[in-house]
Amino acid sequence: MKSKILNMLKANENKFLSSAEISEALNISRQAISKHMTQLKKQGHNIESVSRKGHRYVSAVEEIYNKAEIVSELDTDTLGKKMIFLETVDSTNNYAKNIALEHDDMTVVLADEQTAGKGRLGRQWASEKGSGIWMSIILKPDIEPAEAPKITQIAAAAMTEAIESVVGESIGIKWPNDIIYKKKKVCGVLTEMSAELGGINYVVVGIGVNVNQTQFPEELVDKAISLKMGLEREVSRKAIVLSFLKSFEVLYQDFITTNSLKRTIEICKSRSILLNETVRIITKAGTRTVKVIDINENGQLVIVNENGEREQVFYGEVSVRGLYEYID
Ligand code: BT5
Repeated sequence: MKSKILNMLKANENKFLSSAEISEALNISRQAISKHMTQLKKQGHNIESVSRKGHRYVSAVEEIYNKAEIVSELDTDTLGKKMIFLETVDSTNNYAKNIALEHDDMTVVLADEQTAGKGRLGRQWASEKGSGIWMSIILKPDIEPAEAPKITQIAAAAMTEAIESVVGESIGIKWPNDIIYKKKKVCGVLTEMSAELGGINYVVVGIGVNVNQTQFPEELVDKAISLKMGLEREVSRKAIVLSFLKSFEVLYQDFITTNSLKRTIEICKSRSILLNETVRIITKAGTRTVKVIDINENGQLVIVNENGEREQVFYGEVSVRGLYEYID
């Protein structure tokens, strides 16, 4: 029913439809309409409700994206309650690392623009102003440093859930840190850590999501996509951030309290675009072509190698590039 209401509103874009009109056309009570409207708005649809006029689907509204807007709708226990929102910054990961020691666990750093956003291995991350989610989370988990890369998978799983719930389409995960939409990269995760022999000082998990860009620099045109480019409509960054923070907190707390990645792996496996695929694994030692058969409970990729033997591939050791459209 929710999608029927949405379709009706979209078909009358920018025009008010009264509850009576919707109720009659779809044979649904006014109470139910109001419930569905609330849910649709939560999902990020730009619906405006005005008493005595009704509801309308508003196209391409300039959304307000700032700390007050986000914090006022936050639905988490701790994550994001401490939030730093920057108009512009070199990189939210660098910023978060610089302040991590003096700031609390679960502090979130968000920026409207990054001038030197970064990916893994010193790569650049295009972070245009006003159009994406450029976010880092400071975490201080009491876990072994070797476990920290699992947080990359938690972030990828949580962002996948968030994007899916807001845009209503399914999204793919390319192990370990890419989220793929329409065969192109829509989101990447970069986890950095400071640790000593005694344990972790802090982890900074950085997430970049292309939301409303309408174009990319020449070198990214074949591999990057924004949600807007795929959906042909503006998407609410705020709705995605809110939904992500909620999902991340649940999955992260689950990991910290049970020391198991079970829920995260379920999400990563069911969305994996590598499972059962033949992929190239590229390491300093060279390139190998192998078959991916599983993602195990530790978040490692399980492959069958050139000699038909099972192997586990660890985080950070390799990059995995599928033999399909997305090749870095
Ligand atoms: C990543 O690296 O995918 C991690 C990206 C993490 C970005 C976030 S934004 C907030 C936080 N602060 C930061 O400074 N970083 C994090 P990697 O797997 O190495 O992919 C990098 C490659 O993706 C580049 O070499 C390009 O080919 C491509 N790329 C660059 N910008 C992109 C974009 N906006 N969308 C899609 N692909 C992009």
